Amino acid sequence: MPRGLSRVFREFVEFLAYKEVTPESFEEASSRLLLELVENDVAFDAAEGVISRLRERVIGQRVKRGISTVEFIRNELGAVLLEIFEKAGSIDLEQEASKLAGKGELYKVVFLGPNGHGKTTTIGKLAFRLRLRGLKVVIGAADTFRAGAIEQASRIAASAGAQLVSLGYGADPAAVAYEAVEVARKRGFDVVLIDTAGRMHTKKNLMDEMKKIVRVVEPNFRVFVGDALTGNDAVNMARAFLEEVGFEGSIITKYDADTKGGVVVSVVYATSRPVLYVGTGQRLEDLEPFDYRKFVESLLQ
Ligand SMILES: Nc1nc2c(ncn2[C@@H]2O[C@H](COP(=O)(O)OP(=O)(O)OP(=O)(O)O)[C@@H](O)[C@H]2O)c(=O)[nH]1
Ligand SMILES: [Mg+2]
Repeated sequence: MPRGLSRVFREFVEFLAYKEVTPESFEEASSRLLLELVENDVAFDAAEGVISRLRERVIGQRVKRGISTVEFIRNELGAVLLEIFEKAGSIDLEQEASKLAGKGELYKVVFLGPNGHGKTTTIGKLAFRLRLRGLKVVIGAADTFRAGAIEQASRIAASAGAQLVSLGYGADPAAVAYEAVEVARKRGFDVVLIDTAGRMHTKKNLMDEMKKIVRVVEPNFRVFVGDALTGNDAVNMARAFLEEVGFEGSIITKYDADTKGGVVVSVVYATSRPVLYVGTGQRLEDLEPFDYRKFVESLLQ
């Protein structure tokens, strides 16, 4: 899907390429770029960061013989974007889980994020992918709060071929998480995925509950799930969850309906943590490993 961000970059590159790259022409082009990036869900600080790195790289630089100015600027822009993703590192969660399973150890993942951003659906999708690798998966229904949450988790677990562990509504979420880990250990499962109730970062007791779950589970990985369609909100939430609870990586959902593309860049920029997957629809199969090189390439085509 062509994203707004790719048009913004193309126009910037073309505009600048017509002129000699002087500090003046760069400022003219980049002030427009800043606005357009923000319009396409790139957080303000991320947009500023991209522009200032780019400024350092292009002003006063001689364009090498044999490449056009367009190519030069496009390459430099690509390098700046890649740098953001490379700084955040990368991890193959499925491979890590397989590796531990090979040693007979349990891989534990806790999901966190605001309500409605897609945690439970994403757990089903990830469970499905892990099952395809032959791993045995437990889902812990630690959202004991929202009406229908356990039924939803139960349906999702069944369709993904995972085992659900639940203690019913109103149970202490940390107790459910603990039980899920115990069941997984005792019955020789490979992976446990803990679903949690969506929460606002402003609710202190909910954040404390989240921390308690993390203390009890001692997860190998904490995943933040953020909805691309909420734009800056997802970025602010990611920042808040990182500060309050901490996490190792993100999954960005509803990428299929996102016409802009800036949220992925902003979340990575704000958290210095990789995006592992993007959600590309509502079905079990709709989870794709996120390849930042391909992403940057597609933005600069
Ligand atoms: N189009 C699309 N829809 C998605 C995607 N991921 C999740 N959804 C939809 O988003 C809605 C909310 O998803 P849930 O998984 O229930 O979200 P949640 O974070 O568990 O919500 P709470 O449990 O209330 O906190 C559902 O209707 C999902 O089908 C995605 O990648 N693409
Ligand atoms: Mg849920």
